[in-house]
Amino acid sequence: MTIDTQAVRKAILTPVVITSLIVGLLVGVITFGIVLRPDVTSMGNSQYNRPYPMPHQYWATTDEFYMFASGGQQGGFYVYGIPSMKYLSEIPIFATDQAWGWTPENPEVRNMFTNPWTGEIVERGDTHHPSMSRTDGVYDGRWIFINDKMYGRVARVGLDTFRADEVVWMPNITGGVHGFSVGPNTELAVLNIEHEQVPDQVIQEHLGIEVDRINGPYVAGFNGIAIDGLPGGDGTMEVAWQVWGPWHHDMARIGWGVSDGWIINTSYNSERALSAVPMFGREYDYLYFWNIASIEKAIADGKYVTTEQAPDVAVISWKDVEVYMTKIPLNPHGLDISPTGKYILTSGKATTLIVAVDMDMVLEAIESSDFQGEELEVPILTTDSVRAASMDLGLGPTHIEFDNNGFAYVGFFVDSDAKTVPLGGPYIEKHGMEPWKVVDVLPAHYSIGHISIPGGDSAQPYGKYFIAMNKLAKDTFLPHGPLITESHELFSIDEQPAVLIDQMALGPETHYSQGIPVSMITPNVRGVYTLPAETEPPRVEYDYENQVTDVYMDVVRSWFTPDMFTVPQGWQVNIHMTSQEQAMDITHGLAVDNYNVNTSIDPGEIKTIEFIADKDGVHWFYCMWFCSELHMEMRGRMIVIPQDEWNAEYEWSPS
Ligand code: RUQ
Ligand code: CUA
Ligand code: CA
Repeated sequence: MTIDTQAVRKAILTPVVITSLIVGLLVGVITFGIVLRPDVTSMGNSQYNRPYPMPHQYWATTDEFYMFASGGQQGGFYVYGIPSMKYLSEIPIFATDQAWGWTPENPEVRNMFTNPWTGEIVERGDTHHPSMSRTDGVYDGRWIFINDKMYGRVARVGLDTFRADEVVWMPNITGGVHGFSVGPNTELAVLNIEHEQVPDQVIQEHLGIEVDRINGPYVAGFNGIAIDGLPGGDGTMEVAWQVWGPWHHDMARIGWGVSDGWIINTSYNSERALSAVPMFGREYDYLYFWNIASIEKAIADGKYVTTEQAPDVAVISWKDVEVYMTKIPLNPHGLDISPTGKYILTSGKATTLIVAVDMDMVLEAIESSDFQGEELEVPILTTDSVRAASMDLGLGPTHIEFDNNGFAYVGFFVDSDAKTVPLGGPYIEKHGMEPWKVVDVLPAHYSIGHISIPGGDSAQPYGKYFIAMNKLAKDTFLPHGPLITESHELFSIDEQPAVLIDQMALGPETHYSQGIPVSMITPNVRGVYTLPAETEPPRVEYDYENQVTDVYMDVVRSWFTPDMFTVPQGWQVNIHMTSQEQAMDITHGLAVDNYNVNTSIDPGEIKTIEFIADKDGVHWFYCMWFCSELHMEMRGRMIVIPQDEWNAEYEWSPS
């Protein structure tokens, strides 16, 4: 049967109906001040206006990049789309986040939280520097890695599941790591020790530095993490070595292109001071160049020690590797490498200076031993022989990022802006401008920490957009208490001057973030986990010897099977859940009243949760995701029976 819509419409729109509509509208205008604005349609006039409701797969026509923003004290990632600036997800890693199903009652999560040496479960973290997996220096969309500053950890997140798969802990240190970066072929990552240490005696002896625990001077260095990340690898990480020396290091990069084969890092505390003011004691600090092959050679030559804590991690002295340094403006922070690997831009936080060190010049200076002395046995490359430019750009320089047209962007915390500077040398061909002079200023609201251009720390920046990650939102958004959200601002850098096109509030607190094209992520993103042909039949098993109850539970709209189980008080309960869902977006959960258990289970996921049934009584468990119309009924009972009342008749049976 077909419906004659014309006829239906005619029948409805009788004169009576039309008259009453007009009268109603007039009453509305007079009574409620409704204003008719025929010039405003849902499409708007601007290219940035959007239709609502959003059509199916609207993102395909709007978003060009995924943005993975480090969460800082949130402990993982925030994810949003560019240019829509729409929040999509969080990826919890180092901190519990039950909203995203990341709780330690799941043993896989608990393992990532567990200190491998002390067994302590740590549910706090501070994520700083994401680093995308790369092939030939270009993002390849497989994983994103990130460090936890607080505990000295690195995590790998699968870009197919948006979940952390592995966490490694750095040995021999008490945390306080900072700069982190993955190499051009995801074969190595470097993680700097920022907070100076009083290490194991074995390390002190190997370095020939005796450290006084009160007066120092302390020592530090950086970690090398081997990654199984060449094509076909599974991304597994292993701490391979540590280079220790007199200095701490702040930001870190593994070079590519012209700087291939070098680890480049900074120190803002070349003074080796133990408190803030003396860390500004000199008018310069250092940029360091560590030859990676020389680190490997030191290991091959047996020039290392190991500690009891980490018998497999080679501890190498700075004296046994090839390292050079050069003076840079005092207390640097940003350290970023241009797309060909040629220029290393760095800035002094307490100055207005940004310097561009030219890696070709560095290699020449090394070749010709063009040094201006040494400190603690490390040759100092002659400043003028390695510097392509020294720019006086503004107050409070933070980080630097690059686009695909030969421009560098420098963020300023104090000036609250970013300045665009054309690079010199081979980049002049791209932009045809006089290099190293400011050509554009991007105002920010307020106080830029990191900045990000998709691909902007790789051999192939995608350009087009620039994000300012502002440390202060001040009065941009609705007041919401003394603790104020962060602010991310989106600029179009397709043209100069850049245009501010959106501002977004995002939870605390982003450090570095990386954007990657949508087309590199979406084809691989999983909507559901594929269920195996056979899954565990629902049942409950009692292990009297080990005092463990294993509950095999099917989860599907809108019930748990079994929806009741018994357990003797004090026993461990392992609930092995299988989500029988294969429909996208149907996540269930399991929260147990009064039991500090709250987790989620994605469609097709097989997940175990473990806890001790230490409180007797009837405890309802329930699904806390609104998964179907019968979601409220999706609940069941855990009946915990005091051990002296327990007998085998209480055992669950399938009837
Ligand atoms: S880094 S802005 Cu600059 Cu860890 Cu935070
Ligand atoms: Cu399952 Cu609500
Ligand atoms: Ca200093």
